[in-house]
Amino acid sequence: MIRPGVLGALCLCAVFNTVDSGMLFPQESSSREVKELNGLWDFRADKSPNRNQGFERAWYKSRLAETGPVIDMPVPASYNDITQDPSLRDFTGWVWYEREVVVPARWVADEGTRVVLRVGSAHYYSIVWVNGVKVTEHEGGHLPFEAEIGSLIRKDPTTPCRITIAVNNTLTLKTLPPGTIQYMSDRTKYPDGFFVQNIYFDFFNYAGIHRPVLLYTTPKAYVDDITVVTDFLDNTGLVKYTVSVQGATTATLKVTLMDKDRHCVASSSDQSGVLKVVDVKLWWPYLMHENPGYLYSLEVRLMAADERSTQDVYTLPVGIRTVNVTSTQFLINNKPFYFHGVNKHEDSDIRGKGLDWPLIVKDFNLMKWLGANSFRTSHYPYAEEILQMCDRHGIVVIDECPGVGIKDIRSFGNASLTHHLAVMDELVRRDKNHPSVVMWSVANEPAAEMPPAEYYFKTLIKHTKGLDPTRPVTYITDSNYARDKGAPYVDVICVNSYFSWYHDPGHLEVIPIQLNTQFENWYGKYHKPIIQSEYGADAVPGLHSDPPMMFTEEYQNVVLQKYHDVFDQKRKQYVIGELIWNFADFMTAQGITRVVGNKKGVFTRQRQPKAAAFILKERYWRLANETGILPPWTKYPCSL
Ligand code: BDP
Repeated sequence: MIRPGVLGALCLCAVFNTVDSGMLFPQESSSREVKELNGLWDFRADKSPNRNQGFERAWYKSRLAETGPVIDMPVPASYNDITQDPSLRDFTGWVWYEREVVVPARWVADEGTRVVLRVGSAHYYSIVWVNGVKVTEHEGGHLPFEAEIGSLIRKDPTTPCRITIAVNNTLTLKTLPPGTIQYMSDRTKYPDGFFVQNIYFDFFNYAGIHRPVLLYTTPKAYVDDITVVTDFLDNTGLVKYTVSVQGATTATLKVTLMDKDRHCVASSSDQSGVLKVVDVKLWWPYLMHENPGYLYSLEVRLMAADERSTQDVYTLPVGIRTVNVTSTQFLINNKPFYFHGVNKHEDSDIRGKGLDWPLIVKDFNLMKWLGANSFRTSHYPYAEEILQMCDRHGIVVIDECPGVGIKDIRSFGNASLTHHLAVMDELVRRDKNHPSVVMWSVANEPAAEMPPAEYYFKTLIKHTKGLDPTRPVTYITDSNYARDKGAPYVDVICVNSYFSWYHDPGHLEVIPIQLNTQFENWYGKYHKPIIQSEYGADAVPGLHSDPPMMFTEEYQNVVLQKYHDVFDQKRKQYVIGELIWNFADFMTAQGITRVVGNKKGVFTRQRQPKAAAFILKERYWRLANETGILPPWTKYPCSL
């Protein structure tokens, strides 16, 4: 039985996210200001038995500190590892955040200024109030949401603006990822009210406000969205664009495409059109070209009706590149691209899934050191700030939605599918303009052999292609090639396998034959290119044995090497990539197969290399030398 308390409020506010406006990344410009609200917020977990006291007593109506004891909580961060309180680490239900903000007087005075409150992401369900008035709610833990709050803060300009955000991390059969709440009613075994959150995925269900919260302004008439699709013909780049404007009946625009030196290379005054770039500099992946990640800037100016002054200006980075898939290749700018990369998690000590710039930059430095040219956002969309880094550094991304752990047949129903489609709408809306994103992944290891999977994935993949016809779509499979119902609909087959680990543990000698069979079966049936989207083995850093035994660094090394031998045969045919599981060790739920988290990282959670990192580095630089065009300073063996 599910008690209404924990989930009741979730169901009450089960409004689907609507994608009727743009979600441009907030930026400062001559017409826009940004005020970050990161730092310490007041925080209170609702530990009442039904988790509903906050709503019953309307905690949003007054200062949170007046409702009961509050603690300091950093934003952005997961709340789980911040305190010494075990009941907060494993908390399920509503937590409340609050912060008072002084809004610049000119924002309040100028009725012509839109003031928007934006949350980069909060896990999982959020409700937001400003000065006690509800302004928005949002389902989904990994994508941004926002609300215009200008009229509210103008009501009483003398009081500070009080922002209250309630966040609930409960996962149900209809959420993404799914989960279940299980109450234990045997009073000889469990205390009154005891329940657990069951999940079907292998990472800790960190919760809280994970990405920056900010206020930003735009004028009343503003650039609401921009969509670009790029192509090229010989030396001429083509940037097909559409601008959507809100708050103006007619829009007079100046659209200018500038190169890195801010020289105008093409311009237009149309709301949509195609800009031609002579002697185009294409966007290339890292290690595939001597000048990777080349970005133009598309400046969109919304002019006042008399065309003499600018109302709004927004500048979008644009990388000009194409993506195509054949039956044996993945082509970027018509050249074969081989993914030699990693799977990641947003995960680190103390912060959990909170965005952290030192960690982000360190991870990019490690990926480049490793010679990785790509990663998959396993198993949910990462912060847009990370995709911006990928655009600039030329790191190729497979962008995955939070469709992980879809194992229960009830999660294939209509309500789940409708929500999954809505999440794809939001994901594509946010990430469509990033040149680094080359493929959408709609799920990880769903129970794709179940009968409803065929309709589910056919619909989901068709919908995603409708949203974005320019990128291939996949999901990550671990099911049997003969029984996988969704595989006919994907563009690229992405397969996870753990031979000599979950199957035939300890038997390294089975890897060559089993991996070969895996590839031949999938290719034989579908004739589509294949990425080994996960493979690996746990290694506790510092644990050694020879001959290699499971959980030692030596065993992890040999697993990698044996997989690599087969990749080297098959990449000459139809295997188009290999992504190690995982870049770094990461936290999971507690269980008998996990020793304080998953240890399949080639780096530790603190980002120090295990022996496997050096094996991978050696390989990735060698692959880059074979497949890419490297500048002299990166020639293998490199000195990075
Ligand atoms: C794969 C999952 C991944 C797990 C990994 C593992 O996709 O999330 O962490 O197995 O068990 O099946 O290490």
